[in-house]
Formats: sequence, C-alpha cells, structure tokens
Amino acid sequence: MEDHANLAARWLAGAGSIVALTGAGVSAESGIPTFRGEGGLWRTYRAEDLATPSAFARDPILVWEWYRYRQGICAAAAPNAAHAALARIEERAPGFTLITQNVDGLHRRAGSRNLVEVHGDIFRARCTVCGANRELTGAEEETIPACPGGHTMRPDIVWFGETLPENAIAKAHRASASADLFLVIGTSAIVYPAASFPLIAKDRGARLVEVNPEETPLTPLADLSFRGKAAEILPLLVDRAFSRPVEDS
Ligand code: BJW
Repeated sequence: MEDHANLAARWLAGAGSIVALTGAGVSAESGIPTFRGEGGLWRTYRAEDLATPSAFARDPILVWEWYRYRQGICAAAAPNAAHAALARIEERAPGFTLITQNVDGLHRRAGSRNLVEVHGDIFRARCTVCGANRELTGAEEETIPACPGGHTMRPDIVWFGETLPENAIAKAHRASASADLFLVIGTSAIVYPAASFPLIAKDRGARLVEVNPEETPLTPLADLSFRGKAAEILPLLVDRAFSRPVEDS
C-alpha cells in the first residue's frame, strides 16, 4: 500500500492531463446511500418503479416524493475529505476534469469547477413539454413542479433508457481520450455509457487508478487499485502528490 501510494502520488504530480470518474461511493461517507451493495437504494426500492420514464408517466407523485426525500438527504449532507481532495487536484493540476455520475451537488459544494455531471442534478427540475429548466430551492409548495407555461416538470435526472446530455457526453469523451492519468473512484462501473470513459482513456494509453473497497469490472484493467474508502485514500494520495517535492516517475 505504501509503495502503491507513493507511485500513485508520483503519477498525480507528473501527469499532464488528469481525469476522474466518480460514483455514489465518493459520497457514501457524507451519509448519502449508494445504489447497489449493502444499504444501497436499489436494495430497498425498484429502479423500474422510480427511475425510469415509464415510472414517471405512471405515478409522477410517487416519483417526485422519492426525489424530494432524497433532495433532503443531499441538502443535509456535507462534502467529505474525498470531495475536498478532488477539488484540490483541480487547484494544482489546471487541466483536471472531474466526471461525476452523482446528482448530489457535493463536488460543486467542495469547490470543483471543471465538473461534468453526466446523470443530472437532483436540485433541478425540467419541463416535460418545453424543456424549461429551473433550480429547486426546497421551499416549493407543490409536489409536482410546473413550468411558467403550466406544464408538468420532472426531476432533471438521467433515468435508465434515456440518453445522457449531449454536451456532457462530448466533454467527458474528449477529456477521457486525452487523459494520461484516469482515476475511477467509488463506482461499481457497470452503468453505461459512464463506465466506458475509463475504457476510452485506457485504450489511448492512460494509466488507470481505482479507489474502491470492492473489486469492480475495471479492477483487472487498473494499473493500481486501492481497496479502501475514498475519503481515506484520496487525501493521502493528494497530500503526497502536492505537499512535497516529487522525484521523477
Ligand atoms: C465506495 C465507498 C467509499 C462504497 N469509498 N467507494 C450496455 C450494455 C447493457 C446495458 C446498457 C448498455 N448501455 C446502456 C445500457 C443501459 C443502461 C445500463 O448501463 N444498464 C446497466 C445497469 C447494465 N444505461 C442507460 O440506460 C443509460 N442511458 C443510455 O445508455 O442511453 C442510451 C440508450 C438508450 C436506450 C437503450 C440503450 C442505450 C442511462 C443510465 C442512467 C443511470 N441512472 C442512475 C439513476 C439516476 C437516478 C437517481 O439518481 O435517482 O444513475 S442508475 C444509478 O447508477 C445512478 C448512478 O449514477 C449510476 C451508477 O452507480 P454508481 O455511482 O456506480 O453507484 P453504485 O451503487 O453502483 O456503486 C457504488 C460503488 O461505490 C460500489 O462499487 C462500492 O463498492 C463503492 N463504495 N463505499 C469508495 N466509502
């Protein structure tokens, strides 16, 4: 672990273009449940009932109630040491791109700015008719928000079977294709197309570093795998990379 940490720190300090892909595990230590695994949302709720266009068409009140409940959890949560470490990488490595599957807003609250949110934002609603998009403050009275034209709005989230925002995909693809170091943090790496970004980077010769307490389908491809919590491992790597002079890799 010690040697691996030093090596990863050297790669971080020396890389010209760093990209990270994060998933629900990065927010686990902020108290936000993951989707799969122990305590995961999909262990209690069926995705088909809550996170698909047909679920919303069938019962928009149920879907909104579930998202309001989760907004409450996200609003009460605070960014953890992993979010802070990623924001610090951006300060030190200006070309850094952070691709997140998370909709909780914690990366932004931690200070990350070059951020690509590929699955949407739980604090926004989008009109199902005109596409109008607005922030939800939590103070709204109505269960189902409406746009100024009176049409039903939905959570601005990418559900199963839906395409991801075109701009986000293009930016994530571009960054992945030109990365020379790609960090995969706290994701089961089974949901596509997000899980393809590290594969694109690896294909183009990038080094792949994974941080996750569990193995994932990407583990066999990783140049280094850290089996641990993001909020413990990432600050360690970032401290080593940027707090002291680094020898050549
Ligand atoms: C820690 C930790 C700690 C714990 N520290 N780590 C190719 C093949 C087969 C199917 C498909 C395919 N391409 C597309 C599909 C269909 C589908 C898909 O991928 N399905 C797979 C499940 C098989 N993809 C889609 O439908 C996507 N759209 C699409 O592809 O459009 C084109 C198209 C249309 C029609 C047909 C075909 C193609 C859209 C995907 C949208 C995903 N949406 C969700 C829900 C959002 C709703 C919401 O938030 O309410 O996004 S699903 C859910 O999974 C959420 C997450 O962003 C996403 C990824 O999950 P994540 O983040 O990896 O979380 P977990 O829980 O899975 O993992 C947590 C990890 O953290 C674990 O590994 C832990 O070990 C770890 N961990 N504690 C570090 N402390």
